[in-house]
Amino acid sequence: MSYNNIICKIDNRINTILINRPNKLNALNIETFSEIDHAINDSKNNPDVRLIVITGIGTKAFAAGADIKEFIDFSEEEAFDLSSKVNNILTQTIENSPLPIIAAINGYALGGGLEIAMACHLRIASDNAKMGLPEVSLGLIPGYGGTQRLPQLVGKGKAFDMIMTGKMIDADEALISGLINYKTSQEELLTFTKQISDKILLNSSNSIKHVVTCINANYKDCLNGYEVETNQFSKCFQSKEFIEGTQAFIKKRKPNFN
Ligand code: CO8
Repeated sequence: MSYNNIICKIDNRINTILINRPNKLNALNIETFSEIDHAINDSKNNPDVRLIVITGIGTKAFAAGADIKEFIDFSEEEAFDLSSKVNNILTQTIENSPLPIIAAINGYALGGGLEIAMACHLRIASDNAKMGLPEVSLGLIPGYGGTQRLPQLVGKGKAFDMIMTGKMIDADEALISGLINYKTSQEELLTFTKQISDKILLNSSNSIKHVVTCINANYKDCLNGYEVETNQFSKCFQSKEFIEGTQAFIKKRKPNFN
């Protein structure tokens, strides 16, 4: 499938989704949101893909937010509809994806852009990245899960500070506060992201799928995460990958999960 706002490059089991609206600092219009959602769902059904990286084209922006010009005339109903669609479809698709998803933040990640990055399992930022939720400066609040995921990552106090001031933080501050997992240079961002991806890809994709379910269960009020973990843990015992991993250990060789 060809897309208007993203480019997908599949190489070595990794689908890199590049947000491709450089003239708009990769601002996320509705079509872009649905294209990212489509590309992720497509990857889940593609046996050649085991991991997804989301990044922005160029060196200036991951995504400078939702496309302000697109929602400027929205009614309350339209705003409700869009926020619930993105919250219930795209960010859930990312967060619950059985394939690991890494955000490679190559510049501005603001508003909806940071909200997409926060739904990913890992975040790696380049040293020129600037991250923030500036919605209150527009008379809005974060509408794509930012009020929920930011405190999960950085704690309630820091989330209040970032959202109420609307300030941008740099990669050093994001690293110290837990918003990102790693910081690297702009030049090495994708190479470093590949190194982390390759480490993940050495492990059992079946186990990783269960890990996603278990860690996310901790943030769902209706679920008992310990019960979910016990269920997912026991399911591993039926898998070929459990046999391969344990046999490799016994035979003192590296496991091959491909
Ligand atoms: N939306 C639309 N266009 C944008 C956006 C955006 N979020 N960000 C940048 N652009 C466009 C600019 O309008 C400009 O286009 P043009 O050349 O046609 O005027 C182009 O990108 C380049 O931008 P600048 O000239 O502004 O570049 P600078 O380097 O001077 O500034 C900034 C970079 C600081 C990142 C600046 O562009 C900026 O402040 N952007 C807006 C950041 C922002 O407020 N983001 C949050 C958006 S709101 C949001 O994400 C809410 C999510 C929930 C929505 C729920 C809806 C129902």
